[in-house]
Amino acid sequence: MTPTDLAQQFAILGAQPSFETPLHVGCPNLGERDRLIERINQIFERKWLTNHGPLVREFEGEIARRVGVKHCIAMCNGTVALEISMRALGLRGEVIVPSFTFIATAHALQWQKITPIFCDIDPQTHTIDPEQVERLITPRTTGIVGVHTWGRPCAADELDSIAARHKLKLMFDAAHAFGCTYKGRSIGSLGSLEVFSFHATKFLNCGEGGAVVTNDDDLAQRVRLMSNFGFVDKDEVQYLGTNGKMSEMSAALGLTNLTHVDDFVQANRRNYDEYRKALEPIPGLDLLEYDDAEACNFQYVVVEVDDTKCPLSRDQIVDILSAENVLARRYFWPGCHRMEPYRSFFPDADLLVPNTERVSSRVFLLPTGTAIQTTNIEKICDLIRRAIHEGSRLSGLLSAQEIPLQTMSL
Ligand code: T4K
Repeated sequence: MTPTDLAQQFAILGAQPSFETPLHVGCPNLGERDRLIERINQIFERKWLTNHGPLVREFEGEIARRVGVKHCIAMCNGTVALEISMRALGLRGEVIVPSFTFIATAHALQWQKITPIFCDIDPQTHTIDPEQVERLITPRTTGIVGVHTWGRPCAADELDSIAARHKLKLMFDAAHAFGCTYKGRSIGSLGSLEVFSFHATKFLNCGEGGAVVTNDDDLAQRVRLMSNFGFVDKDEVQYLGTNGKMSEMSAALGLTNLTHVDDFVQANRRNYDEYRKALEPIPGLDLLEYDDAEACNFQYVVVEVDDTKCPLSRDQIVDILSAENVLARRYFWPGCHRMEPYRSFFPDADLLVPNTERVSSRVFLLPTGTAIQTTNIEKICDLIRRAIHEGSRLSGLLSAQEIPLQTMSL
């Protein structure tokens, strides 16, 4: 194919984008609009907007019941839920955490002057590597925060025995993992506590929202008080606290979406299988696998590019797709250790986390969720297949910029 033929095929070289409107990673899964409006009408009639109202209480009860834990404390977002959990657990000094996570996991520690010590991941599961955790423990270590990245569970039993042996606290950032299991046990019931995010982009969303779930009565009480400024009574404050409360509007959205989680899993699973069927035969691309023995929400379609076999780099594929209005994302690149303030604290951290370096520079995520149709997936995969087929020529053109690029990135 000549450069002119290529320019007629790919938007990055000047052709019309394949999709008129952008396809996002993280387009919200939404339940029944009429049911949401009914709930909003109730809120208007009651004139009760926040402070542990009836919809928040109902939402907490539903989450606790589904996860199979004694307590759920709904929060305004996952980040504040992490911060409050870390404080309620008494974490201080150093805490071991994967670098391959959303920046909020590390920031929630640093925000409270707790030093995140970045640990590497298992390159197969993308979750924290227990062997390295043990090597990173010092006299200043007080805890471990595992992250169930993409809804794939951490090696929780191994982490649990390390924590017990070294008398450390263990908690999990389960932002991605509502509806997933570990050895058949619901995520949400592991460690001392777990934290969900119900952000708009998550499998289950409240617009903004989060929750702490635990079986520990004392811990639950502390978390609840801390999320309401530490008030135990109208005029009595027992702890240093903050405002972590979920609003009734968020709970209304959460409850409405919660009714449909089975449909959301079904759509995600269908999308995942479609992507797998179409991408598996393409050399140099690997789709992250989920364990069939576990429940999974399939909210993330994670593709790893092996640049020894693929003529295009991960970044070139992302740019080519973006120009076509397929807004693929590079989560979690470049890893927390390469972002500020951590980059300045630990200038050589990249040497300690080779798997994070490798995985974060090779993976990208594709759009999924209820908003994506099978025909969209076929078109996206066809685009990827054609781009890789013309990989060497495309790559040459992109680097040499023989043809003026219209839309290198959106
Ligand atoms: N721990 C982990 C492991 C996490 O992944 C996260 C959050 C947290 C903790 C903290 O939880 P929260 O405090 O957020 O509850 C997004 C989300 O904002 C963030 O919640 C999420 N992880 C992270 C992985 O992704 P951004 O900055 O990359 O993307 P954003 O918010 O601009 O949205 C992504 C895409 O989704 C966009 O391309 C557009 C689309 N989108 C987004 C919104 C908000 C929609 O289509 N509709 C929408 O309403 O962080």
